[in-house]
Amino acid sequence: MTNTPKPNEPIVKHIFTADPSAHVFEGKLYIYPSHDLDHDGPDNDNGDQYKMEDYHVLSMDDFNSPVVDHGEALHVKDVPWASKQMWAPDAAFKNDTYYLFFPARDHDGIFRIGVATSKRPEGPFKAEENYIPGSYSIDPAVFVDDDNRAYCYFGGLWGGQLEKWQTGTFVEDAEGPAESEPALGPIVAELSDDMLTFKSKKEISIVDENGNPLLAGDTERRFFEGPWVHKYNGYYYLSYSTGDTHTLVYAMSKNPEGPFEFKGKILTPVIGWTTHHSIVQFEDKWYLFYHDASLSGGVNHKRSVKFTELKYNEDGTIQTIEYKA
Ligand code: FUB
Repeated sequence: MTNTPKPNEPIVKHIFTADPSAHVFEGKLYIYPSHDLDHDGPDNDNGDQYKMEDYHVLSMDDFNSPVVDHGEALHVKDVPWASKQMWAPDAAFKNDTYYLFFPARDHDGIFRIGVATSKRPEGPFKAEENYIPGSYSIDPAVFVDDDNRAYCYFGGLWGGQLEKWQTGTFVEDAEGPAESEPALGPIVAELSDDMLTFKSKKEISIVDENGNPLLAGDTERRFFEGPWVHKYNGYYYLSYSTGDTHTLVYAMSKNPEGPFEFKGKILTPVIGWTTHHSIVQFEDKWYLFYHDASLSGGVNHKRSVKFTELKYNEDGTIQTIEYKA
């Protein structure tokens, strides 16, 4: 157990954590982060520096309570189909069961998305034998709508391999679209009632204010990785990282499968290459959970989860948060 967390400070310091997916379960805040590991290996565009092996679930009763680290919830050695790199996870509750969704490389080095289940939000989680059939790439985020339909959003460029799947099969040396072509969007898959398979799958279109798709060369706005979907006042908000321009941005839609219209920035660049977040309502306020590499002095793969309040304007747009280390 650690001290009461303060806004814009690491919520835990005894381990490095990243990619926080925050949810309110059983009236408490649960955070499902990646668990960053220290090492001296290479740091490259393939993401080899992110060598994570397990997940720890964190929780707090509220923002005035200490953060509890519930210990190891799932380890790669207990996932039959996975070989390495347990990247950004998410969790969902349905059917009286907690589902942990997570990406990892399979035994051929291809990123896939798996599911593990538990009767408790903090786990431990038991992994399914195989990854979700038809899944690929990284950064699953699961949104359960008011009508109980559940959607898994996923995808990430470069190390996340999304551009290698443009033909529907894995093409090792495939590159992304040319700068003047529409950018690749994240994938949305509606989940089956048991949450273990995909019912359908489609690429999301993100358009500008004139309805034109964002282009691959529009690196300040196009999707890179880390999709997250939340609902506010009847609108679906798709937020994500722009990757090599290091910004958290968002787009809005009346439909959970889009198209989404680009709206603006949520968080300006943090210390460290990656930026990754979630948005959650707790009691009557909204919060942004995010990470940076300030605690490690800027080491890209040694990150810390932080939070801050997120505010909306009257028209439903989100007020940009200026990052301060
Ligand atoms: O943590 C590993 C990867 O870094 C995540 O999957 C990406 O979103 C980025 O944060």
